[in-house]
Amino acid sequence: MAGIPDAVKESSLSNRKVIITCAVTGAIHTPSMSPHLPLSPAEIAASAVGAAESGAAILHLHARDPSDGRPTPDPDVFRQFLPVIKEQTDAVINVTTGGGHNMTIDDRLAGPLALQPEMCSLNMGSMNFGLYPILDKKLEWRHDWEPQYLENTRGGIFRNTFSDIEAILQRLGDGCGTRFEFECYDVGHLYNLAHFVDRGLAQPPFFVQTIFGILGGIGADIENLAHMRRIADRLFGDDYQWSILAAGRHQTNFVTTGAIMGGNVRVGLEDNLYLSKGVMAESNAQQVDKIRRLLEELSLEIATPAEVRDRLDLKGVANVKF
Ligand code: KMH
Ligand code: ZN
Repeated sequence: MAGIPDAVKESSLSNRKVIITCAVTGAIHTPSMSPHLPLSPAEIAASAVGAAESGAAILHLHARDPSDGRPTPDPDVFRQFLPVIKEQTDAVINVTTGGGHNMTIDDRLAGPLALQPEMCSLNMGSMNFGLYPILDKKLEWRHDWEPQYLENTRGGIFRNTFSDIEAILQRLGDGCGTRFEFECYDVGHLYNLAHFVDRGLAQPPFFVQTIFGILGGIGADIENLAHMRRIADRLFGDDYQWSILAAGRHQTNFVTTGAIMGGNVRVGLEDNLYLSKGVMAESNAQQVDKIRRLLEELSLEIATPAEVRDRLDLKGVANVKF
């Protein structure tokens, strides 16, 4: 286009591909909330593979107890589905270090340290994480543990102290070559990451997952999306890849707006059980298909796993322990 300087043409939308992460099951939703939430190792594997086939380049994974669907940190449960996913897709496998609300830090690190995936999540601050308002929906519970699990978040804390974060960076990052999805639920979490960068404990490129709409974190107001982006730009400059997720009904509008602003996107049943208003997602793939369609309508291309490995400087699938 004549008259438009190259720097402008190259800057924002046309020259980059969007990384789609799919968070397959998580530890927020419980079995009674959706019949489509993958719970068993076989269901998690199949749902993750479907999401990858639809275009997710990164699969963010939690494990659940095969007997009752409660979040579990047990490495042996992860071992029942990670190799299956690795065999059937080339997507980047990202294992949670956030775990679930019933776990200690040592529990949460057991799987990641044993399995040494290419990526793990790393939550950038301690916080309230309120799931108890879901109790107001008066669901019929399939398991007794479910309402108790939600109730416990009223007085519980999602612990991620400076010493916890430092230990994860050193033991998993330096020790295992794992790189991180830095989960930032509020502006202060961006500054916490910058603190570890200043101390030389985290190396670029940083994959910064900004999270909106968790009770205890920054709210799902679109002004906050612009603010998180502005502060991340100031703190990390060209050294980071920005990604966006938003809880529940905010998912599609936040990730689409974020992608237009230059970000990458995360979808999946961990973050939202619905496909559209009143319609439950029957699979993770449906959510990936939907965001892919929207992105392609906006002339945005989708990044492949190989491109993600290059952009995030990952160690490669040959160097994991599963
Ligand atoms: N389970 C929540 C406490 C992560 O995967 O690292 C938060 C969480 C984050 O799921
Ligand atoms: Zn998670």
